[in-house]
Amino acid sequence: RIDACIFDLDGVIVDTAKYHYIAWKRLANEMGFDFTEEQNELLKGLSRTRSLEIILEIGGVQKSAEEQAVLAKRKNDWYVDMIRHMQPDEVLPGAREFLESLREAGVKTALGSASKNAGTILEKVGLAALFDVVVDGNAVTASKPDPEVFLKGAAGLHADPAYCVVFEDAVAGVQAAKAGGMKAVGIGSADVLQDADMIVSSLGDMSLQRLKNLK
Ligand code: B16
Ligand code: MG
Repeated sequence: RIDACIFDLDGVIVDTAKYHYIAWKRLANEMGFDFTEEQNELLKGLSRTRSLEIILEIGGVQKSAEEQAVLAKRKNDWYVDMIRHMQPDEVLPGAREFLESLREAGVKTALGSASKNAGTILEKVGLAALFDVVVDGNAVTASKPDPEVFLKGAAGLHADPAYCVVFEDAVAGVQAAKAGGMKAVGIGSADVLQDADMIVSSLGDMSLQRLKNLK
């Protein structure tokens, strides 16, 4: 039995990693070092603050807490400037259709994202109305793999975590789902998302029947 589905945003519903990458790379370049797409993979699912710490480590640069706050804000201003232009056609394949089928079947939906910009993104791509509850980076204190973001999503939906399924593309996100006592569907490759109960390449491969088969 499945009562609720909880979705990560970046990498599951939309590809915002490409915008994060452009903004982080610009920041790194301004500080005098490079930041590669491969290194950007390390930041998926992590908070903005934690991401900046990792970038500073990569560049071997030390900054005070005040300077870090300024840098994080500068990166976010560039990022927000890009996501302002996001369009409904940027929703990843199958995501909208799967959300609609859940709504028709009476399965509750929540967003569980580390991003403080999640609400804006859902509005821009026209998906806000398909989520019953949105838990984002403004609502949580502990980052994935801590289950807080997903447990808050389940609580907001009045759902028992045991009957919730989380959709995640990041290792830390799958771990967070399992730590919260939920089922996890990994979006991506089985080599990376070993703890997931099922792996699909996109939400286009999901259906109500496959959801039921999860047990
Ligand atoms: P913001 P998710 C995460 O989104 C991104 O994967 C991660 O790269 C980003 O640093 C984080 O949101 C915070 O985003 O700077 O907008 O608050 O995958 O948890 O939906
Ligand atoms: Mg993600």
